Amino acid sequence: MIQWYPGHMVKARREIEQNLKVVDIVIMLLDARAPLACRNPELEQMIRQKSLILVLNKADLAEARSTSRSKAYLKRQGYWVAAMDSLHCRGSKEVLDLIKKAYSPVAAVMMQKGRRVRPVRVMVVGVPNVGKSSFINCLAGRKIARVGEKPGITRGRQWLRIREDIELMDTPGLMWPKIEDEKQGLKLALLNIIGENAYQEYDVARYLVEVLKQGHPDVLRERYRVQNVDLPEEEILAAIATARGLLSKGGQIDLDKVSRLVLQEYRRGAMGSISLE
Ligand SMILES: Nc1nc2c(ncn2[C@@H]2O[C@H](COP(=O)(O)OP(=O)(O)O)[C@@H](O)[C@H]2O)c(=O)[nH]1
Ligand SMILES: [Mg+2]
Repeated sequence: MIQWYPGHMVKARREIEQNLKVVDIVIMLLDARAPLACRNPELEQMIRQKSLILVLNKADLAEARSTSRSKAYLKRQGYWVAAMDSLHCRGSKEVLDLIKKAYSPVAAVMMQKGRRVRPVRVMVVGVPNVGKSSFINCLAGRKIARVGEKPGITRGRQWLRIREDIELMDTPGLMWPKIEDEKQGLKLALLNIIGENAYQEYDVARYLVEVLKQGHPDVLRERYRVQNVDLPEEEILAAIATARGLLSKGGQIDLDKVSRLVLQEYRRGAMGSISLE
């Protein structure tokens, strides 16, 4: 069973709690390839009293049909939902529209009381690697958060005025998923959300091959030259290793190398758009 928590979980939780007090809207990023696996009901409880917008990020790496289905499902649950590709900043308009919509009841109250409507304050949260920094940069239209940076050190909280009417908290809130079962752990490992110390790459690679066998056998046939896609996962990995010449010193098939290869190729989208939910 895959177990994983960030080392500074307690601190991260306290930080989100503190920051929540001063924001109007929380934007929670989920990986569009497996949005449900990225969630954590306990952490979402903390956010309950705020307006929550769910953004299915990395939509460019997900299957459009699956993303639409996930969006519809989450909308039925009463959330504001948008999809986004933060690598190319596609979809930010939809997100900006949702921010406006979610804030309008609060703004209306301010106006009724004859107060000036202040800019809406937004905080971004999500699991590691889901694209929080990239997303913040897209929304801001400039580089303010460092992409690929490991979370941990907190600088002072700062508000960034990204539009006339929107302020964004510069440090995103780190969340961690609630891992309920083996399958969910494998998805999170495949999406590079949980640290690599928590799993065996070979296990995750076998899961990936299973996904490919079920929904994308052509990737196995065409990209990896696997002739019989009905073979067990282990044998398919061995066939890929042979085809790619991934052998260890003694001439044996190198299962570590082939596992790492397929995981990397999935993660950077080289196999095409492949959703896990
Ligand atoms: N393809 C794709 N890659 C993304 C997207 N958003 C972020 N990434 C990549 O995912 C990795 C982690 O992004 P980062 O913004 O640092 O995530 P954070 O840990 O949540 O802040 C980086 O390599 C980004 O380039 C996206 O929408 N599509
Ligand atoms: Mg980051």
